[in-house]
Amino acid sequence: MKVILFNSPIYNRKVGDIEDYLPPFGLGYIATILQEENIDVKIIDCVNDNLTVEEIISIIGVEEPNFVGINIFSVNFDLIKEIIEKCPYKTNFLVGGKSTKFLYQDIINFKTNNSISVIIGEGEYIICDIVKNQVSERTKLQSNNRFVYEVDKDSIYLPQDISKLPLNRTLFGNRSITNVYGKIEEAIITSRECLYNCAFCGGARSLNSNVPVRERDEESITEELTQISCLHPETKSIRVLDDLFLKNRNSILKAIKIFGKFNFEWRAMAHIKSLQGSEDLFVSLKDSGCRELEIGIESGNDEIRKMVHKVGSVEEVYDVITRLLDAGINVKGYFMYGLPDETEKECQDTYNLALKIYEYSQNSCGLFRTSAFQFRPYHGTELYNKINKHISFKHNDALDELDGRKQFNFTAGNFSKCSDDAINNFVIKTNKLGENNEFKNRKVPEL
Ligand code: B12
Ligand code: SF4
Repeated sequence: MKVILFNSPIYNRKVGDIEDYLPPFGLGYIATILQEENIDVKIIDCVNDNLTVEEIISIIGVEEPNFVGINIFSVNFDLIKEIIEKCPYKTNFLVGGKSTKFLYQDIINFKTNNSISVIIGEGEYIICDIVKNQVSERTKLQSNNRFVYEVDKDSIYLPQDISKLPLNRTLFGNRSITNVYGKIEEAIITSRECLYNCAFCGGARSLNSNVPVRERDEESITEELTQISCLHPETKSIRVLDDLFLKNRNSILKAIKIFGKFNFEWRAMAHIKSLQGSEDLFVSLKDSGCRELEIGIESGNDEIRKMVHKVGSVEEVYDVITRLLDAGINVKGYFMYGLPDETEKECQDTYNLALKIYEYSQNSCGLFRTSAFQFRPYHGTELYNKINKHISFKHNDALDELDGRKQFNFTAGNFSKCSDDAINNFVIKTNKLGENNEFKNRKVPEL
C-alpha cells in the first residue's frame, strides 16, 4: 500500500523567486500515523517544490500510489480540480483540509473515473482506516465511488487528546527557515480549533462548533521542543503557529514555564483580549525568550471591528500593544483592507492605527512590524455568505513589489466601497511601515 500526500499548489504557474514556506503540518500529522501503521507514505510539498499541475500528475504516473491525498483551500480549488480531472492514472483521491466542510458537494462532482473520498475534519486517524478499507463509521454521503466522511466530536476518529499525537518532523526534510531576526527557526502547533469567531475566518468557532477546542499539555510541548533540539540543533527560535498558546493568564504562565527550560527565542500568535489583564507578566514573558507576538489587529475602526467580531476596541488594541512594546516584546500586527462595504475613511482609520503604533515603537524597547492583506472571502465564512455570489480567486500581481509575500497576494475581487487602487495602496503602504522602521538594521537586544 502506497500513499502520497501532496501539499497542494497555490499557483497555476512556476514562480521565479522562491519565498520561505512553512511545512504542511496537517499532512505531517497524517503521514506520521500512516507510518506508524507501516504504510508506505511520503509528503510532496508542491508549494515549496514549485510544482506545476503537469509535474504533479507525472509524479503520480511515476510513483503509482494507491492513494493520493491532497489538501484544498478556497484559493486553489480550481487547481485541485484540474489535477484530479486531468490525472490519467488509476488511483484513489483523498481530499482534506479546513474548507472541505463547505466544498464537498463540488469536490465529489469532479469528473474522474478515480474514486474520491472527501474528509471533513481532522484526518490522521480516519485516513488509516480508509486506506485499509476498514472504516467503522458511516459516510456522511456516498454515491458510486464518491465518499464523504466527517470527523466531528462524535466520531471515534477525532483525536481527543492532542498531547498524544506524534509528529515525525523528518517527513518534512530539512526545512529550517531563517526568520526576520536572522535566527534559524522551527514551527510548532500546540492547540486545535479556535475560541474566537472572526467573520472572515474558516477557523471561527461558530463554523466549527461540532469539534472541541483542544490544547497540548506542558509535557507534550516540552517533549517536542526537546526533539527539535536533538533533530535540528542549529534551531535558535521557535514559532508557535496556533491561536491559543497564550489564550489567558494561565497559559501565559505555562508558556513562561515551558520556554524557561530552553534557550530558544520564541514567537507566537496572540490576541488582545487574551493578553489584557496580564500586563504584569509581560517582562517575565520577555525573559522566557519571547521575542515577538503576532497579533491579528485587522481594523482600526470600531464599527468594522464589531462587524467582523474582532474582540477588543481600537483603544484596547493600542493599550495592550504599547504595553508589550514597553516590555521589550516586538509585535507583528496583521491588518486587513477591503472588507465588505468598507469605506476609504474606515481603511484610513486602520492605516492611522498602524501608523500610531509604529510611531510609538520608534521610542520603545520593542519593535513593531506589519503584515497587511486584502480581504478574501473564504467558503463558508460569515462574510462569504453575506457576499453570496460565485467567488473565484486569482493572484493579485499589483502587490508584487512587496518582498516575500507573493504566496499571500490572492484576490477574489473587491467588495468594499473603495477603488482597487485605493485597497492596493493601503495594503502596500501598511506593509512598508514595518520595512521603513530600519527593522532589519536596528540593533535588537539579544536575549
Ligand atoms: C497556521 C496556518 C497556516 C500556516 C501554516 C499552514 C501549514 N503549512 O500547516 C501558513 C501561514 C503557511 C498558512 C498558509 C495558508 N493558509 Co492557513 N491557516 C493556518 C491556521 C491558522 C492553522 C492551521 C493548522 O496548522 N492547523 C493544525 C493542523 C494540524 O490542522 P490542519 O492543517 O487543518 O490539518 C488537519 C485537517 O484539516 C485535515 N487535513 C488537512 N489536509 C488534509 C489532507 C487530507 C488528504 C486529509 C485526509 C485531511 C487533511 O487533517 C489534518 C490533521 O488533523 C488555519 C486556521 C485554523 N484555525 O485552522 C489557517 C487556514 C487553514 N489557512 C487558510 C488559508 C486560506 C491559507 C492559504 C491558502 C493562504 C493564502 N496563501 O492565500 C495558505 C495555503 C498554503 C498551503 N498550501 O500550505 C484558511 C483556509 C480557508 C479556506 N477556505 O481555504 C484557514 C482556515 C484560515 C482562514 N483565514 O480562514 N496557513
Ligand atoms: S482569525 Fe484567528 S482568532 Fe479569528 S477565528 Fe480565525 S483562527 Fe480564530
